Amino acid sequence: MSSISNSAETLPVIIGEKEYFSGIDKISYEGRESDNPMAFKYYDEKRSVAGKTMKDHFKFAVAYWHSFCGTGGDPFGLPTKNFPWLSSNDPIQQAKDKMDAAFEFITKLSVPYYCFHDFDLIEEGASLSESARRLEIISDYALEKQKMSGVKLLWGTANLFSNPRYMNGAATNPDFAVVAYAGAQVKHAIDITIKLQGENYVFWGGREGYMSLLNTHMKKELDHFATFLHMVKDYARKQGFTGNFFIEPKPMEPSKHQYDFDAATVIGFLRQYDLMEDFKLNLEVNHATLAQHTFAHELQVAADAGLLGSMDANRGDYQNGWDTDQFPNNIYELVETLLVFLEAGGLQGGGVNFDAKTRRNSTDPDDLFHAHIGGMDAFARALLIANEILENSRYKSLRETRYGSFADGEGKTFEEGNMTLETLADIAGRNGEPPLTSGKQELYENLINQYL
Ligand code: XUL
Ligand code: CO
Repeated sequence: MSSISNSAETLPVIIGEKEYFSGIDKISYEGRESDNPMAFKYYDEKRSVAGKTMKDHFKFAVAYWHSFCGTGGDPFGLPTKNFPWLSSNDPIQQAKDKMDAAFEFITKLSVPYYCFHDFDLIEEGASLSESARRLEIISDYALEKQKMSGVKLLWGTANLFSNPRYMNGAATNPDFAVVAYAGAQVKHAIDITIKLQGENYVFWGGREGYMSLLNTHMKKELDHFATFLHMVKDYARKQGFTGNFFIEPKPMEPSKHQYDFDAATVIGFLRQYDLMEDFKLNLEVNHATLAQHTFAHELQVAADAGLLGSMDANRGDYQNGWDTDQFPNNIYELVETLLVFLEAGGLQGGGVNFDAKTRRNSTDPDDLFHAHIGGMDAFARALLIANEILENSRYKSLRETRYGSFADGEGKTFEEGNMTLETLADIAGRNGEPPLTSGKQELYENLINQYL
């Protein structure tokens, strides 16, 4: 473990033909007394917490789509961010410029991983074969950059939601021709993920859902979806891919009703269609809140099923109801999240990917640094606090005591499934009305504040 973080110390900053973030050096850890906005106050990649370095706990990743492609357009206005790496009209040159900017940013920030959709890397071509040719060129370029920098690919995925052909779904499209097209696209995305030694592969089903049940054969679509996932998994395994597949639940947007609604729904689907062996979950904060859950709830559901794979870090907005994808900064909520994370023993194969974007009016190149530094520091600080709570407070023993009546005797016999309903009824008859026992919620809530 320490050898990994030691090698990180020497990871070079990779600058292409042009320096896009000039005036910004490698970001380093300066500690909480520092008031340098371009330094980490809490994220010290080499610091060990609960037996692991911060770097290994989180495996932070930068999301290609938000940070290097998202130019701030919204339904009411034009793009606001004039990213210089997007200025070329030649798609191949543009993709290379964008990758130069990406690796300069990632290595200056010392983030060990990145994530992409196929057509974040390079603009989709006019045909499948032209797209494949472009992906070949840019993945060669990425491989070189990865080798030079030591930066790794946390996961790859295919964009099966932006192109109009997917307006009725990709793998769940009612037209087989579209399903086949999606298959070809995923095959290429898997190929480049393997080529770049991607550690995982993600499915977020943006258009896998429906707008109206009146024109939708739900059972057929879900059967097709499962058949498609089996095919992809079989292909990838045949090509030697040993990583995880992750499904990323989201309840709505862009479809009114998405099939991968939340963690519990996805787990039921994986179990029903015999996909539990190869698939785990990639959970996203703002998707959890759209499903009316806390993020901690979603993590716990996945952890309890042994499927806590990866995380898309961001936050929503309490005053509006959509996927705002803001950078995380709420320490109290992150502590709740990291309590579950630490008790689950961390993530299975995945990492913490910043699926988050700077605001439309954050238009300076350094805003991208402030956003990521803030998110990484918030996670690091919350990790330290969550670990303190687990190691030094009454948190665990309080909760254990709450369930103490199952620790031995008749409660234990019940828990082990060795009791009949008749016996249960006899016990109640013998005991009479049970006393009221306080849940002490406020006491637990105060514990977090006490350790902040
Ligand atoms: C959309 C979303 C995606 C996935 C990858 O809300 O989260 O960016 O993470 O397709
Ligand atoms: Co996401």
